[in-house]
Amino acid sequence: MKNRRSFFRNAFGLGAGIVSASKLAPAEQNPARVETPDIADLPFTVDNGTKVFHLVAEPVKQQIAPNKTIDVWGFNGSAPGPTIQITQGDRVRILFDNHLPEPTSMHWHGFEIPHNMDGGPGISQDAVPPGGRFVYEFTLRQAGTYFYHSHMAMQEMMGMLGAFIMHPKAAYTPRVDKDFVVLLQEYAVLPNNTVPNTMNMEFNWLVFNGKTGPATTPLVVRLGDRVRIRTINLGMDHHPIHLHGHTFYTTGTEGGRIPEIAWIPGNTVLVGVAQSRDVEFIANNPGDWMLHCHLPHHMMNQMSSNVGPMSRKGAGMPAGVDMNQGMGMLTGTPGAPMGDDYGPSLGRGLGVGSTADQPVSNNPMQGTNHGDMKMDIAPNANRVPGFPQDAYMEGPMMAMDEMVERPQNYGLRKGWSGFMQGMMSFVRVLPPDEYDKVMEQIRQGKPANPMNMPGMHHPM
Ligand SMILES: [Cu+2]
Repeated sequence: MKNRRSFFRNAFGLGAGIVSASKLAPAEQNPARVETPDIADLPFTVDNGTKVFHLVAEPVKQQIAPNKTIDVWGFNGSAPGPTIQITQGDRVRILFDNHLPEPTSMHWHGFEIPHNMDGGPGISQDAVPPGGRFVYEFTLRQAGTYFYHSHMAMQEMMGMLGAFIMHPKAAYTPRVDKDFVVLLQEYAVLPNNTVPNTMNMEFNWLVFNGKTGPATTPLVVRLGDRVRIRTINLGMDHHPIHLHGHTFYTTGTEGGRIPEIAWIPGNTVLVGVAQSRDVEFIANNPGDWMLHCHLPHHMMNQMSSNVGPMSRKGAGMPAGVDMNQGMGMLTGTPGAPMGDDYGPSLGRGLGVGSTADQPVSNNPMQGTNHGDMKMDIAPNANRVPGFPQDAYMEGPMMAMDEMVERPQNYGLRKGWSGFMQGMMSFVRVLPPDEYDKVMEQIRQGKPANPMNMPGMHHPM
């Protein structure tokens, strides 16, 4: 069983020369480091003044929610891959190994580096074959929120993205107390499947740092902290990222720092595909404030098919016709699946959204008990056109507080998790005593619920 602490113990155990900071509370240990909730940092060694990283492209099993693990492609055990942090002016060498079953390469998005280091397969280099290695080496003069990704489109949609933070030589002013990275990705995973459909144009799993609400780890800050959140988007959609309770300023883009005179106030920042946006604010309003993409379909899980937990008593969610009607397999006359009666429709009519969707299993919805939390619907609900809308997508029966338990969730309102889905997390602005309680639990390495969150942190 791996938790974050044992992971880092292992990472540090690799020997002298590993100088990556601990993930436990990096912002506290060194203000010039960012924290990527749910994603590790990539450690490095130093060779003659050059920072040496080892990045491995490989298939990974990414647990995006309790009981939902998908097969994606990432780096060093996670998708997105580990966060790389360097300081402006650093010379870096990246040993890039391809453990995928097909060629790939590593593109350094927005880096002003020599052309032969750009990672464009067939353009600036031969793609790295399966089992192959390519060594990238360059000096970085830029500063800001950058990222790395495969430059092969379908591989990008399989998860191959990671943050590459270039800290400025002289810290930006005003300095921030907390600095977070949030990577935005989206997957289309059909029911009963674990592999994203990379050709799909609609997405049912929307993730922050490889987790979907409520499995995302909240950003915990102390009341009065100055906070920076760096969002990075690589997918098919733009995401308007919205923060409750605060006004922030957009202070950076994928091209680096914006001069202060041009900072724009807001509470929603549109993060376009292939862009990054930094926002900063003073966390002066105590509370557990939602941070989320505001596209309604990105605030849900499984939005493209009604295949979530059963919320109706009786026959459950509508799911097309049954095997008999859909495939003519077991009964009927003449009883031959490929006969005249059934042959033309073989395999059709199964599943949600099919031409043969049946209203019969769409039972009236009833108030549902879930533990001690009851879902309330009006007595005449089933006669109201349009019902149900959110009544089955959000609510007590979707709650899984215990399943996503972790120190950062300490003290949240009971049942909170029934209302957190998709690209959704919290900025928890805590008064000093509550903040210290959460930080103490993190320091003690209190793991996420080990029964329900296996494999959250992978060994590199
Ligand atoms: Cu979105």
